[in-house]
Amino acid sequence: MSTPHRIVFPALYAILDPEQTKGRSTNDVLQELLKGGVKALQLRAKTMIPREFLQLAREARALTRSYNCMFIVNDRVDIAVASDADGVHLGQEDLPLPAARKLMGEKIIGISTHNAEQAREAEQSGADYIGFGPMFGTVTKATGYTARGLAMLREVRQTVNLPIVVIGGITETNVNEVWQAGADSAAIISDILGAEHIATKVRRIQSCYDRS
Ligand code: TZP
Ligand code: MG
Repeated sequence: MSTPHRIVFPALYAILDPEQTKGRSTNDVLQELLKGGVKALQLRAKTMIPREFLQLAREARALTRSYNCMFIVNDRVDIAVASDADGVHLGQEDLPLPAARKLMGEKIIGISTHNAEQAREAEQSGADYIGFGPMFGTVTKATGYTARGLAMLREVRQTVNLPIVVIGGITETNVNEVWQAGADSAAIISDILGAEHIATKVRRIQSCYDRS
């Protein structure tokens, strides 16, 4: 069974990837994100061995909890469960939703989608939210999809009731466009992790929301 209520997402969904911290320690970057006011954080560690990923996820869980921040693990249901994360984020090639649901119970499951059909399918299978993208061009991930654009985001917004977390090429400069087109939340990697002052960057992005 899927979670019965619609989860409320903060406007910003930060993604922490230890490979993209510009040589800074993952823990320092996490502290900066939380001090800046991040309230939804996904941990993404594509190449880390499972034992290290779990260790990092447990540390991130403890810290996010102390800041009352939602904590989501990318790709790995096992690590999400073992670290007591709030949820997991799965792509179209990760565990299918029914299998993930068996393991996750009532915890949050987010599914990456790239068109309205995948969005509808995720909703029907009981996802708690969808990721949608790549919105704009991104160099962070070779997704195999062209930039989806705001018109497609509006179409997806009309197709599903689920919260939509939009991803791909979102920056301080274009983030208002995705919120205005119906995104519940904007997922950002490089514009935040690449910033010299991460907490300041987070605050500036959030203040864009206040003004939109
Ligand atoms: N999925 C679709 S695009 C993307 C992921 C994980 C990367 C987004 O990163 P950035 O740096 O915010 O464009
Ligand atoms: Mg994945």
